[in-house]
Amino acid sequence: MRAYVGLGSNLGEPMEQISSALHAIDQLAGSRLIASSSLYRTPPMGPQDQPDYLNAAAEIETSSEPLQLLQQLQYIEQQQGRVRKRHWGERTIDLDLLLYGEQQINLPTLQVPHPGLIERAFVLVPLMELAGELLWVPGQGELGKWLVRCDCSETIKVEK
Ligand code: A4P
Ligand code: MG
Repeated sequence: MRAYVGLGSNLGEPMEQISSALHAIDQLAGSRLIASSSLYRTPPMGPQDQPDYLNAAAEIETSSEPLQLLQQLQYIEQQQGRVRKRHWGERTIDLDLLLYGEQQINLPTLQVPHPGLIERAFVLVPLMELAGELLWVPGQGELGKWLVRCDCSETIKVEK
C-alpha cells in the first residue's frame, strides 16, 4: 500500500531529527521509503512561545496495516526522545500518518486522512511536492483544491 507520513520537529537539531526519522522509516519491517520532500521552515501552529518547525513529508510503500504502522511510527518518536509536554507544543519529532492508500479510518486512536491535512500549509505543501495537486484525499477531493485555499506564504523551503 502507498502511504504518506508527515514529519515535524522544533527541538534538538530539527534537521537531524527529520533525517534520522526518514532513515528509521526506511528501516521499518514491512515498509520502505519511496521519496521524501524538501524541508520547510514553518511558524508554529498552537502556542507561539515555541521555536519555528521544520516540516517534511515522506512517501512509503508498506505492507503494515494502518494501526501497526501507527505503532511503528510512535516507536520511532519514542526512540528519538519524544516527550509529550503540551498539546500542539514543542517536540523533537512528530510523525503523523497522513494518508493510507484511499482508506478512510475513524478509530479513537487513528484518523486517516489525518484531520489536519487539508487545512495546514505545513502538511499540504510538502505533500503536494511528493504527490502532486491531483492526489485524491479520500472524503475531501483533490489536494490542489485545498492548497489554493491555504495561506502558504510562511512555509519556506529550506533545503533540496
Ligand atoms: N492519532 C490519530 N490519528 C492519527 C494520525 N493519522 N497520525 C492519534 C498520527 N497520530 C494520530 O498525537 C495524539 C494522538 O493522535 C496519538 O496518540 C494518535 O493515537 P500526538 O502527536 O501525541 O499529540 P499532539 O501532537 O499534542 O496532538 P495532535 O493533535 O496530534 O497534534 P498534531 O496534529 O500532530 O500537531 N506547527 C508547525 N508549524 N508544524 C508542525 O508540525 N505540529 C503540531 C502538532 C503543532 N504545531 C505545529 C506542528
Ligand atoms: Mg501528532
